[in-house]
Amino acid sequence: MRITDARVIVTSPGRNFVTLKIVTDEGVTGVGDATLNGRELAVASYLTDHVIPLLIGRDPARIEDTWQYLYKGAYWRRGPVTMSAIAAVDTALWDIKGKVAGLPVYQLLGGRSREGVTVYGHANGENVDDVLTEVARYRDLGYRAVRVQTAVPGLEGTYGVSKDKLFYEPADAALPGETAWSTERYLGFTPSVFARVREEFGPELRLLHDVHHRLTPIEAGRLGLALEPYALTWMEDPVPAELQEGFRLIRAHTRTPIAVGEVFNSVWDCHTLITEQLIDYIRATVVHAGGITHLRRIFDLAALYHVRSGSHGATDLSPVCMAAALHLDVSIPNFGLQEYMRHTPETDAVFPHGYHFEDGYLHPSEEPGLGVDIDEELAAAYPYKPAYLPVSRLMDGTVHSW
Ligand code: EZ4
Ligand code: CO
Repeated sequence: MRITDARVIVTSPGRNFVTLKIVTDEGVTGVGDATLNGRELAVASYLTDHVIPLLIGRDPARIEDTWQYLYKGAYWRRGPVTMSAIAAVDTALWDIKGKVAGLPVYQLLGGRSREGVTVYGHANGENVDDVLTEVARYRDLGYRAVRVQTAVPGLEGTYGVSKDKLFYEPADAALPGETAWSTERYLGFTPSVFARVREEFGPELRLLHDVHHRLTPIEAGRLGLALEPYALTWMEDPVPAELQEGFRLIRAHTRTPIAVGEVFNSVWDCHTLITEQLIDYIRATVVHAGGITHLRRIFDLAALYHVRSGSHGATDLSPVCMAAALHLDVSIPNFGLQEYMRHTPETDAVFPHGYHFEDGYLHPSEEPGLGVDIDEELAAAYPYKPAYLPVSRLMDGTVHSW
């Protein structure tokens, strides 16, 4: 079997998605997600101009060899654009391999390790009462885990808190919007939110919180300590993670579990975090961390150090990425949690898929391959629209970490 064609499909059914479709001489096709939020066209060009010409004529069965060829052969390694492009190729090749074998991809990864993939949803509100209503809504939908984010009183626009509820979308402007940040107000307020949520919902519901990289290690230690009475499943992205050693300081000050990795694109972004047991959950994804092949490598390393998976699953990760993530989630030994932000009906229509939510779990498709496709005709009806994530500034106007 040979690859005869590959094309990049850019579509915006409410938000932008980049999808790679690989076609073979035997008519079997595969899809891979290549969406990089706010930088979509850079990956599209990387694929069209630099990767697709190398794929034509290759044997689609050689997944590992193709991965190594694209990673090592290009001289320039790593980075979100390169790794999202490699991910798209890798994901599409796993899809093809599954279809050729007549098996869902999780069967090729060793089969099921669990009955379903536990997911968490996002409860966010303008104030505490509002967020309590949202947590109740997710509990009533069957969710066993909920991320809780509340606007900080006195701050204009808190990242991660939106007016839309089930379909939250942070990349919302043709040029970046701005949000304000005050560590003092945030640290003073946040523990009181979790006190109320625990009081209302009891000890069993798993609670999570995303700091969106906005603290220093010692501030994160203070927040983690203050949140200990409310037994969070994790505190996410407490600090920007370029300085992996910085997490030693957080660890020294709190027993609140730490999750990080939604912007990581390689095992080299987290090898110190994992091998020094500085984190509890690794949130890297299929699309941004080199596909199923590389993400499995990261999860295997994590398993040796008591670190579980907790993959990012926001709306900018397309249903193709979600489908791929679920095959990994259901098969690996050290699965932790999967983030699940629902896509809009428009997006679901462009990407017909067989995975489904039931009783707090997502279940991968049982169809051969990934069990997801792209309706190219429908996709063409939604042209690309530039959309950026907002920039955060301190109260004095300084650009702040996001
Ligand atoms: O900021 O997906 O945990 N989820 C998040 C998301 C991310 C966006 C970035 O593209 O932090 O809202
Ligand atoms: Co996050």
